[in-house]
Amino acid sequence: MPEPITIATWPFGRSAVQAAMKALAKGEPALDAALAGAQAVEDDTSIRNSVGFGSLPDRLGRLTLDACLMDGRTLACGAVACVEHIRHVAALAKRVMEKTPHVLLVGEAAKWFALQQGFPLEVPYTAESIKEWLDAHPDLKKKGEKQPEKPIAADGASDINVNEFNHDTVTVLSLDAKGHLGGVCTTSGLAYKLPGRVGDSPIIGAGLYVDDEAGAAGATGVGEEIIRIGGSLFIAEQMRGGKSPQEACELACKRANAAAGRRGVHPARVAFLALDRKGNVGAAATEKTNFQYAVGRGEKVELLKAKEIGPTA
Ligand code: SD4
Repeated sequence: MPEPITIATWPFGRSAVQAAMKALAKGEPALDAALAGAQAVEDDTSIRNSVGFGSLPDRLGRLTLDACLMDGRTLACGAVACVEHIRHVAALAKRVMEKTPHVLLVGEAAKWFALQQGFPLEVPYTAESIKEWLDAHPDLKKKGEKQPEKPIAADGASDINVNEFNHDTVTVLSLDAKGHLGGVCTTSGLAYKLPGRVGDSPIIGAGLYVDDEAGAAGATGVGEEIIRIGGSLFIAEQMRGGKSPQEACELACKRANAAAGRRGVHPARVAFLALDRKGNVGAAATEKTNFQYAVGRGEKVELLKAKEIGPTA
């Protein structure tokens, strides 16, 4: 039987890994362990530019959250997108998986489903997140002096920057003692996104894909670029075809760079991580992301920097 392992995106992924490893040590299945890890980050409002409550809102100042999860044993999955006022959206995605015949619920309807399921409505803003939003929108501070908003480019992503200072997605992948894989992705999405915008994170196959027969993969970065190439499913299919998690993540970065390059965008600003059933780990990112990820085996948790893949690789 393999040694349990958990990997998670970005430095705040360390607390996800710690919580998930505790759950795995108690014999919990990979999916529940990954959910415990994701929830530990959702609950931490102290980290600037982190996941969930207290993080950066959309252009109207509203914080809307996206999440999904997938069980590698059964391919069961659930997701929610654009949900306001609900803190534990990864747990809500699990209810969608368990209690409905559907995979994805969105917006107000997802919030109503949450209320029916007993989730409390909460205020997701902190004093810091409101101040930061006002600082980014100086026109709202100076009465009568309206400044034009920077337009979002028609290609969807060329003015969006994701790097070590601007990220808000935790993707957690776990392997349990029985050799099953589970994964969870939870996010507040890109800072100052257009209202209603949904990225890759709650899209099964884009932000996350988990199949015991192939491997587990997850993403972070500019969601539009990740959706465009079906990033996580692409990686899982590469692993199914015999590539290592590392090779598969590097291939996904190359594909993302090539796809972005066809629209004149360099680099794609995406990052991927992957885990197979033997406990092999992979991670790669496009240039200028400075993508770091946490890896937990036993009681040891390490923060590693992913290999960066340039447009010409
Ligand atoms: C999104 N992929 O909404 C997310 C953003 C992200 O670190 O990963 N930020 O597009």
